[in-house]
Amino acid sequence: MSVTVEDGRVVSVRGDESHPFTRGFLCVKTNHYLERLYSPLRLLVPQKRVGRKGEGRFAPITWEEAMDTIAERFQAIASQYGPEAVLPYSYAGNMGKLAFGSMDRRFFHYFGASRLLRTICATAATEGYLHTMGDRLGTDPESLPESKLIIAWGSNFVSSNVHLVPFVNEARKRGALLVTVDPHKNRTAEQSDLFIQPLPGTDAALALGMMHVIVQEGLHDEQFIKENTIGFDALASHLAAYDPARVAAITGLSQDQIIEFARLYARLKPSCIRLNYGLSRHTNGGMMVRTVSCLPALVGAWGVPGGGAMLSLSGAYPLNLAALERADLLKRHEKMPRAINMIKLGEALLDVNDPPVKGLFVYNSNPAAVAPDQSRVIEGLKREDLFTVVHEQVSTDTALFADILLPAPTVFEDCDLYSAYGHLYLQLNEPAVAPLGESKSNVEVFRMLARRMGFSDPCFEDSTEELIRQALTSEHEHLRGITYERLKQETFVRLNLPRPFVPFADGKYPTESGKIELYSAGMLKLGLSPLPVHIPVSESPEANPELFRRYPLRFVSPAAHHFLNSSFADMPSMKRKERVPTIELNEVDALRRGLKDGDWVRAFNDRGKTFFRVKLAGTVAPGVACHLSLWWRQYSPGGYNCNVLTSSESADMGGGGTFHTCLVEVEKATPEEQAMIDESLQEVCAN
Ligand SMILES: Nc1nc2c(c(=O)[nH]1)N[C@H]1C(S)=C(S)[C@@H](COP(=O)(O)OP(=O)(O)OC[C@H]3O[C@@H](n4cnc5c(=O)[nH]c(N)nc54)[C@H](O)[C@@H]3O)O[C@H]1N2
Ligand SMILES: Nc1nc2c(c(=O)[nH]1)N[C@H]1C(S)=C(S)[C@@H](COP(=O)(O)OP(=O)(O)OC[C@H]3O[C@@H](n4cnc5c(=O)[nH]c(N)nc54)[C@H](O)[C@@H]3O)O[C@H]1N2
Ligand SMILES: [Mo]
Repeated sequence: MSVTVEDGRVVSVRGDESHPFTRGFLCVKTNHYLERLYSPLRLLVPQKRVGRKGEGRFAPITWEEAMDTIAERFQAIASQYGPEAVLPYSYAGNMGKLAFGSMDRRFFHYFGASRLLRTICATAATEGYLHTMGDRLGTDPESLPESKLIIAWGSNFVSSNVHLVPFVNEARKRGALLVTVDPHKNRTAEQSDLFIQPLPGTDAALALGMMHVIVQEGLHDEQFIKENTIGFDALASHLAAYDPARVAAITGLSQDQIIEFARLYARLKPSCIRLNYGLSRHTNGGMMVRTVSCLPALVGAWGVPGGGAMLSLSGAYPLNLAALERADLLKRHEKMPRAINMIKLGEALLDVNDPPVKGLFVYNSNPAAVAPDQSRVIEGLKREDLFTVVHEQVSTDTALFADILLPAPTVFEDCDLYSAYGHLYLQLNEPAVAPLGESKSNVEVFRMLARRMGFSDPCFEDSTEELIRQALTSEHEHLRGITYERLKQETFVRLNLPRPFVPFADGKYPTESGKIELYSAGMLKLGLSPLPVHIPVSESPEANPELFRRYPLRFVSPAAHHFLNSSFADMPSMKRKERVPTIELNEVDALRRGLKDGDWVRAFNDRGKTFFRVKLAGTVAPGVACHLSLWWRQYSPGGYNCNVLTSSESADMGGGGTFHTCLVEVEKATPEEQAMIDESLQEVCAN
C-alpha cells in the first residue's frame, strides 16, 4: 500500500505500482481503509465495563489502571485455579508476524495459560495437502500465465484473492480455460468458461471419479507417476468404486460432466488447481483437500511453470517463529498446559471444568461473530464470573463483552513483518502515522503486562526491531541475503527463489516416502484411510437421515466480497454494498416453501436461528443454500449472525472448523418477526 500523509493524517491510500504481485491496485475493502482508520467505532483509550456484559457501556481508564486490573485478576485466578484457567483467544488480526505471535505467546507460555489451538482457518486443509505433497508449497502465481487450464476449486479468488486475477487473465488471453468447482455460483464462477457445481462436501468423490475416467481411458502420465509417486497400483484398483454413475449420484452432477471434465483436465497442460480453504471447512475437509491434491500427480502437471496446484505458499517462508514465540518458556511449568481448540470456544467457556476458564484475553479476533455455535459462545461470554479482556481496533461484537477493553492500532500505525501465503515476497511495514489516541500494539501490550506481572525473563524487553531481526535469523537459503537493513531500504523483497519458482522441480517431496503419496502409510497410522476416499459429511442424508428430514438444506457461508471475515463489516460503504444479510436459494426450494425473491426468512436448526433476505439468482442447486459472511451480530436482525447455525464439530484433520457442514431449514418470517426485522434494518441503515 502506498499511503499519503498530510499533517500527521493519512489522506489517501492506493496500491504500490512497483510491487510485482499486487501491481498497483488494492481490493475493494482496503481501498476504503481510511473509513476504518478514522471510524467513529475506533477505540482510542482503555476502558472498563460499567454496564451489563454485552451491553457495551464503558468508562475510560488509564493504561496503568488497565494493567493493574488485568494483572491482579490474572494472578488471583492463577492462585485459585492455576494459570490454565486463563485462555488466550487470538487469530490473525492484520496478519503481521509480530502481532500474530511473538510477545503474546511469550507472555502466555511464561504464565502457563491454556494453549490455544488455532484451527479456525487453515489446519484441516494444510494437513490434507501435506499428506499428499509433504510441504506447504505450490504453483508460483506469477507463473500462472503459462497455464492452459486454471481450476478454482473451492476458491472464490475473485473475492478472496483478487490479486491473482491479472495473472489468470493473462493466461486466458493466451488461450487458457478457467473452470470453477463450487456449490455456489460465486463471482469467480460467473467469470469462468466452465462451472462444475457439486453438492457441498462431495469433492473427494468428484476427484476420484475423474481419476477413474483418467486411468480407465489411459490418460494418466505413466512416467511421471512412476518417478514421482507412491501407491498408484493400490489407488488404481480402489478407483473401481468411483465409476461415473456412482459419483454422479453422490455429487449431483451428470455422468457426462464428470467424464468431460476428467478428459479436459488430462488433456490441457500445464494446469493449475487453485485450492483454497473454503473447500476444507467440512467434517471431511482434510480428506477432500488431500484427494483433490492427488489429481496433478496423475496427469503429471507438476515440474513446469504454471503447473501443479496451489493451496498456500506459506511453506516458502522459513522465518524463525520459534524465536518469536519461545515455546521453551513452557518448560518452567511442571506439566504442559492443556490445549483448547479455538472452534470450541462455547464448550471451553461452558463445559470445561478442570479447571474452568475464568479469564479470557481476546486479541486479533472477533469470536462473538466468527466462531461457530454462536449461541453457546455468547452464553459463555455473558458469564458474570468470567473476566474478559479484549484488545481491538473497533467496537466489535466481542468488544461489547469485555470487562477491560484496550485500543489497538491499525497497519498504518504499527511496525511489523509480513509474509504471505499467495505470493513469495517478504515485507517490512513501517508506520505511516503515530498510533491513534492511546492505542498500543500487541507487542507493546504484552510487554507492559509482563513487566507489571514481574516476569523476569529478558525476552520481554526485546524491541520490535529486535523481534524482526530474530524472525529473520535462519540458515535457510530462501532467506539468504534478506536482512532487516535490506527490508528497511527496499520495503519488500522476493524470497531467494528463482522467478518463476517451480516447486518440487527436483522430484523431491518431503513426505515420509519422499514421493507424492497417493497411498499414505502415515495416514493409516493416524487411523485415517491411507487412500483417498469419499466420506459423507456428518450433516447429510447419508450420515444422518433423521436430521436431514428436519433440516433439508445444505447451508454454506463463505466470505462476502466486501467483508474480510468480520473485519470491514463495520464500514458504512462496505455494508451498503452488501446491503443486507441474504440467503441464496434454488427456485425449487423457494417455490416449495412459498417464498419469493426479497422475502425475509428465519433460517434455523437445533443450534439457533437468524434472519436472511431471500435471493433467487440461479446460483445454487436444489437443496443447497448460501449466505455470504460475515455480518456483525450488531447489524443482524435478531442479534445473531450465520454462525448461530454452524457447528463446532471439528474436521477430520487438524481440528479444523466445519462451517460449511451445516443443515438448516428456512421459513417465511412471521408478521412479528418481520416487524422486528424492519425496525432493526432502520437501525442498521442509520449506523
Ligand atoms: N473478500 C474476502 N476475501 C477474503 C476473506 C474474506 O472474508 N473476504 N477471507 C480471507 C481468509 S481468512 C481466507 S481463509 C481466504 C478464504 O478464501 P476462499 O477459500 O476462497 O474463501 P471461502 O469464501 O471461504 O470459500 C471458497 C469457496 O468454497 C466454496 N465451498 C464451500 N463448500 C465447498 C465444497 O464442499 N466444495 C467446493 N468445491 N467448494 C466449497 C464456497 O462456496 C466458496 O465459494 O480468503 C481470504 N480473503
Ligand atoms: N460462517 C463462517 N465463519 C467463519 C468463516 C467462514 O467462511 N464462514 N471463516 C473463518 C475464517 S477463514 C477465519 S480466518 C476466521 C477469522 O476470524 P477472525 O480472526 O476473528 O477475523 P476477523 O473477523 O477479521 O477479526 C480480526 C480482528 O482483529 C482485529 N485486529 C486487527 N489488527 C489487530 C492488531 O494488531 N491487534 C489487535 N489486538 N487486534 C487486531 C480486527 O479489528 C478484527 O476485529 O473466521 C472464520 N469464521
Ligand atoms: Mo481464514
